[in-house]
Amino acid sequence: MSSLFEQVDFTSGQVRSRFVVARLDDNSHVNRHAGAPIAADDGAIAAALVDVSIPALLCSLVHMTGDPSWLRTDIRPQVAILNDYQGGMPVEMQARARALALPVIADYRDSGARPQPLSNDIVREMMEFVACAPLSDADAEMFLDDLQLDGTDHHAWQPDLPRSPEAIAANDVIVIGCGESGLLAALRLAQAGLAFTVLEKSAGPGGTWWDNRYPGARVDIGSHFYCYSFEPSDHWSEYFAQHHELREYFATTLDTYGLRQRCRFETEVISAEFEPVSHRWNVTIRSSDGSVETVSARFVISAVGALNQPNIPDIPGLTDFAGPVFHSARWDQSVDIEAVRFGLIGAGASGFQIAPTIADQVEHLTVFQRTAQWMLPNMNYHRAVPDGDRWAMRHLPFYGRWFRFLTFYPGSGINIGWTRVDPDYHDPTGQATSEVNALRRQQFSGWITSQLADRPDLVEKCIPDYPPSAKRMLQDNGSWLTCLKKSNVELVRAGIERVVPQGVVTVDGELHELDVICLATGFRHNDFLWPIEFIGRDGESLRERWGNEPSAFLGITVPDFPNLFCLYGPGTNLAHGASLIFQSESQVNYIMSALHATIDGGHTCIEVTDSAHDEYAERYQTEIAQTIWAHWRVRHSHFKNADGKVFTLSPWSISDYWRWMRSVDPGDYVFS
Ligand code: N01
Repeated sequence: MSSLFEQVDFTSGQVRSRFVVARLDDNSHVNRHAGAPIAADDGAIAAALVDVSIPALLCSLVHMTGDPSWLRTDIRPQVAILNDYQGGMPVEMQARARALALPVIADYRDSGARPQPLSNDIVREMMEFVACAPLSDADAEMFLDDLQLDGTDHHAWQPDLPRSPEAIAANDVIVIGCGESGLLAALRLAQAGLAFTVLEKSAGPGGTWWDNRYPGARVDIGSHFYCYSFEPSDHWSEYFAQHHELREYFATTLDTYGLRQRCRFETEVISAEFEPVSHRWNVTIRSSDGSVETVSARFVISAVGALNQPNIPDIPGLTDFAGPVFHSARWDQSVDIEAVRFGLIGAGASGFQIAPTIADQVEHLTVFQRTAQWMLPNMNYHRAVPDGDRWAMRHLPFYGRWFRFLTFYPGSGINIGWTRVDPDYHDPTGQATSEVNALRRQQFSGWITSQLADRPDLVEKCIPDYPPSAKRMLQDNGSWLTCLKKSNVELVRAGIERVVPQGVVTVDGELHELDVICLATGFRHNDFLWPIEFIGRDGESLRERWGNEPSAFLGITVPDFPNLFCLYGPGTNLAHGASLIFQSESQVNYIMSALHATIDGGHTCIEVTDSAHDEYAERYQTEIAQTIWAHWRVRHSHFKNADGKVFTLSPWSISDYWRWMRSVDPGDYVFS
């Protein structure tokens, strides 16, 4: 057991600051995950149980009874597979679990609904029960932290010592962006009692989810995990929420924590320059009325995101098109697409969602897809959360936490080995990168061909010619190929030669006549922080420093650019696990630790050393170059820069990076 587990005290009844499983006999502490009172009668409970995840239910029964024997019978998850909420349990086994659970829940209700305290060993056993595998101490520590079974927000920062109003005013922070990461940074700064302002170019919070309103836009990480660990939502109407619900979630969180008045919306940051004498950043901003002003702050946290500046393709004649043209992230709601000839250029994550949603609305849909995409079968992708499951999230103790773990664990990138190209695996065609990858190719190709028995003409067009997972995997419940098979839908894989007023001409000389064009062509992922101009302490432009190869220590700090912290910076996007919200929680934790070290140390400046940065950057390139995302067979990918090198993705295991984010190592920085 790790020291973490050893240090937990379950007997005192005291809620300590971290990692303490709730003791509900301590009346001073109400655990928000313990569940609302149960008023349902036995019949209603039985009906609800039809909808629940059995692995999460069995864990909840352990909380209700304090009895770990629920984990030790033949009724158990068989396998932890992403988005399989039943852990591969046969239907008959699920039914037995429900029958056993009903009287226990009724008894729990009738006896006052008080969950039992659990030892660390039992919680560890529960995690391994759901994971169907032993966990390393390091991984267990991360998952336990995320579970927050003590009902507290583990990463709420409090100052160690009270700070004077002068110290607070002198150490103010500007956060650029109010998407999921900027909102989170604001929340942590508020909890720490620091002065800050959030500057956001859009008119409201949500970032990506503010921008992306195209038909069918939804998250492809399970919603019960794609939310803040400390602010779970049991209200998601679908397992993979749509954009409007996500927008609502972020707006509600902003208001719940009273942060709205700390935000300046419709305020765009144009540039920021570090003043080396005062150790402050001068930030030039433009308001919605066009007025420009300069504000200043000791620290700047960039939370501008990395996938929000539209990539407008350089297609000859694009501006000559006679009809409307818009990017997917700037969907033009004023354009009536009913019964038009619609051209969708690009079919990655966005196009993949747009096409099935609009196919029945338009007269004809032409999808121009340069590269076929791999997709992961997921039958829950468009599924509504049934009433019974929502009831369980609200009423059964810790059920929602275990459902979150069930969503997180199989997608946590624990076995990072699959992301590496096996140097001993020989496939000169580059179709696969290892034995495991070849097996995936077989499985995912099978998923595609199984749906195209009636349309063999589409098979060749739809099976990618590069290794699976080498680009971002898409979630699929069959709607993509169902769409492509419709009589009014055409998949065009021939390259685009030019756009003319009437439509798109492909390299085979064919003119595809269109009324509307949507560019679902992704974002300028490699242009981190673009278009903001950052000028460092020696007058150097960050853009010029980075050129085509952006890099930051741990993805967060850059030498010569003191007091600047990047969220979702270079090398921190995730293609192998977890979620960006999880990543942001880790990174904000690190940044808060850096701010505390600086302020409480009586300093005004924190700057990463060249040696820390350079050693990290070298290690980063060594690792990332071995990954599947850097594979030569991938010709087009927003993960790669123009030279085919990767500076966007994290090659690290989720738990390693999470651990590095626990706190700043002062040895990596110079304080002054
Ligand atoms: O962008 P993409 P996206 N000529 O870069 C094509 C997040 N996201 O907006 O594959 C012709 O994946 C390009 O072709 P190719 C998520 O992180 C999440 O779809 O490069 N075609 C491709 O087909 C995702 O990874 C969600 O050959 C051109 C498409 O345009 C990221 O955003 C939903 C072209 C771009 O695909 C980006 O996704 C949406 C050109 N010149 C987005 N240039 C969910 O959570 C590009 N293309 C579900």
